[in-house]
Amino acid sequence: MALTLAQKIIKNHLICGEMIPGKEIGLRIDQTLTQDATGTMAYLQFEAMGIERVKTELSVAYIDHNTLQNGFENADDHQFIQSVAQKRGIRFSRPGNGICHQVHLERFGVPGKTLLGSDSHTPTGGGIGMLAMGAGGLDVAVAMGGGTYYIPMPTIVNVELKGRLQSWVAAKDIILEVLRIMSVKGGVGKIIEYTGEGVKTLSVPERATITNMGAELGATTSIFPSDEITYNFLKAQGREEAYTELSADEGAVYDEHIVIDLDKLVPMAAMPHMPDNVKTVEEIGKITIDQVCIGSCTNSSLLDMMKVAAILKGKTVAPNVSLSIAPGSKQVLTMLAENGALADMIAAGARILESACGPCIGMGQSPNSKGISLRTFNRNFEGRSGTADAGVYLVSPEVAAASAINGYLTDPRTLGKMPEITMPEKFLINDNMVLLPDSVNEAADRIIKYGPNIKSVPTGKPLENDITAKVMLKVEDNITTDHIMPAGAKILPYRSNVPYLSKFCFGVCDTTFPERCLNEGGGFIIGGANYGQGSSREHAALVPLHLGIRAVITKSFARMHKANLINSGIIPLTFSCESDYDRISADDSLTLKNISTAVSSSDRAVLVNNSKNEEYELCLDLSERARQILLAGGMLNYTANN
Ligand code: MIC
Ligand code: SF4
Repeated sequence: MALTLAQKIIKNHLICGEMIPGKEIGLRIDQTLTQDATGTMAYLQFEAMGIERVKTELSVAYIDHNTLQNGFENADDHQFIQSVAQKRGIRFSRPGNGICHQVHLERFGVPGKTLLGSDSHTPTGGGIGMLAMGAGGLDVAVAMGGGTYYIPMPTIVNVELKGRLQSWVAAKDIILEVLRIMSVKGGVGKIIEYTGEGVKTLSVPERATITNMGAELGATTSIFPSDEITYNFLKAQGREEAYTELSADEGAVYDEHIVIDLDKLVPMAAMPHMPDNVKTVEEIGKITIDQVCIGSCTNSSLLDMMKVAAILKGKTVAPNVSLSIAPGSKQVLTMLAENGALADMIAAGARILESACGPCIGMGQSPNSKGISLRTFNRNFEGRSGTADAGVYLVSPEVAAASAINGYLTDPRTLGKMPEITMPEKFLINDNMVLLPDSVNEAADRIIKYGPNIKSVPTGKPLENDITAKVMLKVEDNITTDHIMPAGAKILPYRSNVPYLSKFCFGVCDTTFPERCLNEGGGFIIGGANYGQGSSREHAALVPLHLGIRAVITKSFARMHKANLINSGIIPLTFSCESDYDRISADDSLTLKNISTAVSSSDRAVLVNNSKNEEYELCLDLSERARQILLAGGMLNYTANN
């Protein structure tokens, strides 16, 4: 049977299950990556498993998120991760070396391999034909130990690209168009596979921008074929031996088909506060802006930076605008320094930041009150920038740079001729900021360094038969993990201290939530559709677990968050009849009747609303393995029992 590219890679890595959409499959993972904000927890869990050395082909630990060292906490986490990495056979990408996804694409990604990362933008690797997926830290820890990674077999969406982009229209505009068409929940349970003659017109960094931001569709991953453009990129990185040609079989059948005519696209922006709230720059008009931030794992490649430098050259940033630029990796930053483009950026008034996530995760550069910020990033969720009432617009580097000069949202097509930027034939290669692990002999003496802010991982308890508790919070559709467990400079340093972190849980929606949970001993959360979209952070499950949340009942879940809830021992349930959502109020007393029996063997459960004298039917969409994990009270208990 003719297979799509994603299906071929899945077939090559299938350990168990059948490739039937929706059914659970188990995959062998070749490579893993972690970043520091999720990594500390992932390595604590890895250590709890008692495995001496990682069993993957390659595992890399990156430090890129918590690089503001406003206190000892982040630096302690870096040392902890470094000591585990060196002892356990993991490469360690030191702070300053760059954003995990950018560096991994440049230096480590291999077409046709599977990559599991404790970060939702791991699909960036799909830009060179990897099957690259984001997951919670615990799933990545299991994969590092050689364990299988389980997902529901996705359906495959074909996005066929026709024609070629016009001047000043960018890869960012392609993914914004896909988001406009499919929405932030349109990709759940799906892999997006790009084909068509337009693919040949896109460089690897452009493809990676598209697969990166496929995370915002809720998709399992996105993937491009591996072709001569991939070969040239790998060769320029001195890694041509990693190349294999890969594409879908002739006659492969897709579950959905979307055609995008690249010739017809124009510069676009995602307006506050969702990545799918997309309009053309022309439609939005010349709004005055306060800030422009260029960088993040979506748009920080050398190609992007060179375009920005060319637009800024000889100009000055408008007086009303603060412009910050964070090149994605040490390779990018060094090349910009050597070819003079960095000097053009500095001369124009750009504030150069280190090669890290920075403002994208609220690590500094929060906008002014009610500020309008244009960002080349992938997420503009409410409050994520660190300023609750700021309005963040997601745009291409071209729109960002042009607007920084003019002081208002600018369609770059008004700038005249577009500068010609080509990919270099050779990138500057210097991996001196990636530490190799200890040899097995050296590792024996290496001591793992635990800072005082590193607290133990919370664990669940085996499931009882009836759970009676109150609704602690009722929220609407599209609640993100940034609502559940916000990040930013004030909170991120506590990612390895769940009790402290819990004070900020759901702070964007209701600041009284943590205290009420502690007073009541926890309870239930009621959510709308696509609950838990966004990041892979398992803290959005571990913290509610610490606060006593037993079950989350919604209209539907995002994939990674549902897996993280199960791993934490919190039951994810959905309404059989969506309108029952409206019948439940915050504070109602609910009972999940015979829930352990239901979890062990049924796809339905009964919810009694004691306050309203009503009963609702709920769905339990769980694999056999997920059922056992929930009965045991989470993955750590389950692994210990087995
Ligand atoms: C994000 O973009 O939200 C993050 C920070 O990279 C997260 C991971 C995290 O919360 O640490 C992600 O996307 O998974
Ligand atoms: Fe870092 Fe932002 Fe990319 Fe997340 S989305 S990995 S915070 S740059």
